[in-house]
Amino acid sequence: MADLYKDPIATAQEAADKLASITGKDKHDVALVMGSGWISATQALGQPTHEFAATDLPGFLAPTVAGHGGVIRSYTLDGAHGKQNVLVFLGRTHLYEGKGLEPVVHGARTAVKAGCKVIVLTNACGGISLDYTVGQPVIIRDHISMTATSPLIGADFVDLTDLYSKRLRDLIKKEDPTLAEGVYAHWRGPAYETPAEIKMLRTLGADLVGMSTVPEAIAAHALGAEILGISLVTNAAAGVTGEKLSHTEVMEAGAAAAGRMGELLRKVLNNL
Ligand code: 8IG
Repeated sequence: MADLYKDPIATAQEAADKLASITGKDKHDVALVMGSGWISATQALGQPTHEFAATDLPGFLAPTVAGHGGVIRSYTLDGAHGKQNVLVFLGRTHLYEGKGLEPVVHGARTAVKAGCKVIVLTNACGGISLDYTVGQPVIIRDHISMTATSPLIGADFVDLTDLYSKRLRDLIKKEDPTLAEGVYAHWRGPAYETPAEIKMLRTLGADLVGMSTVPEAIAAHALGAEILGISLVTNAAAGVTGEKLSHTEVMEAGAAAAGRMGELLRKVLNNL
C-alpha cells in the first residue's frame, strides 16, 4: 500500500479501487460527507447496498469523536436522470486530531477518484450571524480559512471563485427557498472560539464557524469536483447568547433537524 503521506492522490486512487471491488460498482456518481448530527438524516436515502468501516479502505484513520462514525455506505438510488451510485461517509477526520491535512481530505479525494463529480459536504457549526437560530440549515456560499494551512502542496494555484458551486446552491434553494446562505469560517479547534474571536470573525464577514469542510472542499475542487456545502447551526457561537457551548447540545440539535435535512438531501440527489 502506498504511504498516504508520501503520495496522497495515489492512496486515494487505491482506496477508490478497493471501494469498487467491495461494492462491485465501477464508479460512484455523488458523495455525501455527513458531519456531527447529520448521520440520522441518511434514513431518508433508504437501505444502502453496502456498509463497511472506513478503515477497510487504505488511508482512512479510525474515528475519535462521538457522533463521527467512521463508516462508509454505498447506495444505488433512482433519480430523475436514472440510477445513481451514492457514496456516503458517516463521519470525517478533523484537523484538530493533529494528524495533518492528508487524512482530513482523504475521503473527499477518494470520492473524486471513485468518479464522483459532485461532493456534498455537511457539518454542524456555530452561528455567528444574529439572524440564525439553532437547528437551522445554512448553505455555504463562501469560506474564510483561519487555519493558515492548505491540503494542496506545490504549485497547484487552483481557482476558488466558484468553490461552492452557484449551480448547486441554486438547485438546493429551488427545493427549499427558505434556505439562507452564509460565509463559513474554518477554525482549527478543538477549543471553540472566545467571544472576542467571534466578534473578530463577524467583522471579517463570517456568518458560520466550524472545524471542518474547507480543506475537503478545496481538495475535491482541485481534482475537478463540484461542491455543495450545508451547515447545520447547532449552537450560537461564543458570546452570542452568553450560554456555554457543549458537544451534547450539538448532537441534540442535529438529531432534531435530521428529518428535514434527510428530505432535503434526497430531493437534491434526485435532481442532480
Ligand atoms: I457544532 O461554535 C460546532 N462546531 N469553531 N465553533 C467552532 N466549531 C463549532 C462550533 C462553534 N459549533
